[in-house]
Amino acid sequence: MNTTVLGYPRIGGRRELKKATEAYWAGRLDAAGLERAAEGLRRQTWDTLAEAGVGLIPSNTFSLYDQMLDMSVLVDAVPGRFRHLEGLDAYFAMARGAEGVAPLEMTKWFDTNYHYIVPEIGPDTGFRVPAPTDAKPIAEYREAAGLGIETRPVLVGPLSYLLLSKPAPGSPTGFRPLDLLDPLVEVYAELLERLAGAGTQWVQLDEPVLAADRSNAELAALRRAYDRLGSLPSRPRLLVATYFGEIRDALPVLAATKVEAIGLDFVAGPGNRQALGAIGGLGPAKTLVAGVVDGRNVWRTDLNAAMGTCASLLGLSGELVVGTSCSLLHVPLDVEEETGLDPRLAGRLAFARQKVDEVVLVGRALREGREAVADRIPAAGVAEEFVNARVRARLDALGDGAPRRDYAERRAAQLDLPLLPTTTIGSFPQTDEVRRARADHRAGRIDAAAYQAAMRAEIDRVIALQEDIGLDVLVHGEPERNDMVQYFAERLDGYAHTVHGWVQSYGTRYVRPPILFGDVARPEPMTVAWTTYAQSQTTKPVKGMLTGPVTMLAWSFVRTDQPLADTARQVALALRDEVHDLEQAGIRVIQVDEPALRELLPLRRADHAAYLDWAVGAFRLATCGAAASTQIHTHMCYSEFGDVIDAIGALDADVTSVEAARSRMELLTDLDDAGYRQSIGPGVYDIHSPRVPDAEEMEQALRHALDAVDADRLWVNPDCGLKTRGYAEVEPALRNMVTAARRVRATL
Ligand code: THG
Ligand code: ZN
Repeated sequence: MNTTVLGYPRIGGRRELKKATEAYWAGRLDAAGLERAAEGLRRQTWDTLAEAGVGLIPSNTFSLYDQMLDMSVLVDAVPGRFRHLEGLDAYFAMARGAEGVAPLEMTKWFDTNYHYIVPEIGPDTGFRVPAPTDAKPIAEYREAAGLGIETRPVLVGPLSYLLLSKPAPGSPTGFRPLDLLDPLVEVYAELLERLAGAGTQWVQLDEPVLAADRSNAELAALRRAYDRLGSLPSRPRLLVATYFGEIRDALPVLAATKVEAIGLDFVAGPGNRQALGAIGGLGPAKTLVAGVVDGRNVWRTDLNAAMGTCASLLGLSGELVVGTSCSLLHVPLDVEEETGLDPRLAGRLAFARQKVDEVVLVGRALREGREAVADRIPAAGVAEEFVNARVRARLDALGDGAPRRDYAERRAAQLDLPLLPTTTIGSFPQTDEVRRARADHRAGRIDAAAYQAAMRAEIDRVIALQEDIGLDVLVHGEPERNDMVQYFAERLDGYAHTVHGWVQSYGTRYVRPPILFGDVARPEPMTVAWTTYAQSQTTKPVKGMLTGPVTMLAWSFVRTDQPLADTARQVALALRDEVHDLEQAGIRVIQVDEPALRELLPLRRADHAAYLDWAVGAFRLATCGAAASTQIHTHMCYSEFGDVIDAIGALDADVTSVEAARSRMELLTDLDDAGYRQSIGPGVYDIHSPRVPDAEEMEQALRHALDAVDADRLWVNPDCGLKTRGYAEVEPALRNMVTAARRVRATL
């Protein structure tokens, strides 16, 4: 039984890629130095996979920034504004912008925490095969071959590439990137011929778009693309890899093409097994790559179950290859590096390096029999010792937590604020001093008292500034928080943390998601001391700041032994207690952020309602215990709300602030159409840019908003938290914002 992985982390065990790339950007490392670092990382990956005994090793899974961006460069889909640049300059300009040139957009890679660079495709995008020496997949294939390792270059498939692209600005209405499938497929055809010429035996074409709903026209495009590539006279064998779910109608289409292998995800898409049976299997001429080791989460594979799945697939294809469910890009590199973890937990974890061993082990068990590996099969699942009976009993007793009182009634009981109240989203700029104080405290260089004094001094400064600016609802500024998820995860039972567990989020930006492994409970209040301290320094109301249950799950690795909905309820209960404690301490306004509400939306539309049901339920459980007199805010930061617009109303917050600097009016009208009747704070300026908008501009924005919302429902705020900005921009921008609000208020 052969074995493979669909991809591997490329950032290095100590973030070597980030360090080298950022040094290159800063001019501290030249292009040759960056290339040397990249080469070292590629070699390490290939050596690791070869030494572990993986049979079929991928290449071209490395990228200096992003694999979609690599494809755009490979097929020369480089928009005109980058054409004056060359090589690495053009490449990084597409990712990050350059002097006077806006970058390509970035967006989420399916429902993962990875973000890719979105190709801009217009009717005159002329796909082209680059000069032979430029072709990255060929160069990497040769590089590995030079090390004595035969590899399978990985490319994003043509259908996924185009369906993940957006029409270039100025494209005629009705133009879709998929219109250019045929010319793009010809470029793939030429690439495949060249790869064959270089000696390549296999090429992997990734088609993850097949895990989402696809129209008949898209399925016809799939058929056309792979009929063409399949019938090339001189080409490597083709593996079409699908992942992130069931591919349903696409399965018979792919099965009918001449590609030699199909990869199916049996972790996120267990139904792929039945679908395969229903079409009578792939036939003796095709190989099935069975994704049975989860590439998305950090738990050890239940090897008995994985072997069982593989055994049930025997006979449904000519050959069976054991593999990962998707690329291992989405998990940290090596759990062996985490020496500080509770051993009871560590023994249940598998990061990329361990998952490779699991794949090899399953392959060996299928070849030599289960007995051959029996001693290496550990127990899976969550241990009894991580169960919290009290949390479970409380949740059973709570049910839905009973709805809050009617919005009108709540409103009457809540704070008396001027019309168009002004506020911010929560975080203030994280200055060097603040970061240093946190780092010094963590490292034990300053004690708890000195740390508290430093944070209080910062809170004093932020409160005084907000009073001076004239904001109506103040915040403490969150100087004590490293990250809005990590901060809470570190204070909850049931969550663990890694030291080196970095996962690429985009480019050189990585996250270290906490691991939610057991029942969640709150041993003590998490935010009350900081919030009440801030409140003690002002007579204006201070808003308490919490991260909502869905976001706490979306940006963590989460246990799989119970439904996500149950885990979300446990987090919600902890937040409900925090809301209660904040209220008891006299805090009258509490914000529960859910920036990730839309991120966890299932790929299939039919699954949306069930997801939104538990997501909304968890938010309400967290907030509906609040007294009518407590004003609940929430915040979401993305510009497309279409899929969750009904859910926003169902959250039943008193005030919702949203990123709307770009499409304010549309959003307000849509919310109104969806029956949203509570208050709304459509961001009046874009904090993602260093530009300081003047008061007139924001006044205009407010007047526009008033065309869609009554004055007594409108709040005035920036479109997101301010932590990534500097005070030099934040202070004048907020002053202008307050001026704008006052001017409009005076006319009402
Ligand atoms: N927090 C968490 N997850 C997230 C986000 C977040 N996932 C989605 C989105 N936001 C991702 N965006 C970013 C933005 C910035 C960084 C990472 C992801 C970033 N990382 C630092 C780096 O790589 O240098 C490291 C930060 C650290 O030291 O922890 O800047 O907001 N949980
Ligand atoms: Zn935001």
